[in-house]
Amino acid sequence: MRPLLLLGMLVLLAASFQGDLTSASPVEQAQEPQTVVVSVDSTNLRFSPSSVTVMEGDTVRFFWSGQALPHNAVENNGVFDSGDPAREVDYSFTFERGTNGTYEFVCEPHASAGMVGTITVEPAPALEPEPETPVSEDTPFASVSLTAGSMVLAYIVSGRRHGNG
Ligand SMILES: [Cu+2]
Repeated sequence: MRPLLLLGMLVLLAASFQGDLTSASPVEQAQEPQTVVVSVDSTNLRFSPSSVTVMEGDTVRFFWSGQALPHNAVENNGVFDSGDPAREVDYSFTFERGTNGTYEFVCEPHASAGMVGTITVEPAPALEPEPETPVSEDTPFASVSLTAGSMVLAYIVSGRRHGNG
């Protein structure tokens, strides 16, 4: 009688592990990191767009080619720097977690002509902690099998205690 009962409980226990795996699937993830491209507009003296808003984790890519004038993008506090002004630039900078804020940058040769820009980095949403007990109303079976699982554990533990004592 007892071995059969134990076997039944072990089956339920296995089922509960499966339930755990299912409910541990990714909850709501923050949106995928984005890349925003900043180029140079047709006046040759303006960034396009000159003002962008991104989220922590996103990348700003300064990208232009075949320009009439050489340009670069240098953050006022040296946070990023695409290097020497060039007609071909492909420079990416990623704003990691904790870098939220406002960043002003210029094209060095054309800053006085107004070739400046602003990047606003918004804080990423806080990471959601894993729920302690992933049991909800729509998984009643998981709840039942979890209970059965703890019963089996109690059975095993008490069995061991008797055996040792
Ligand atoms: Cu420029």
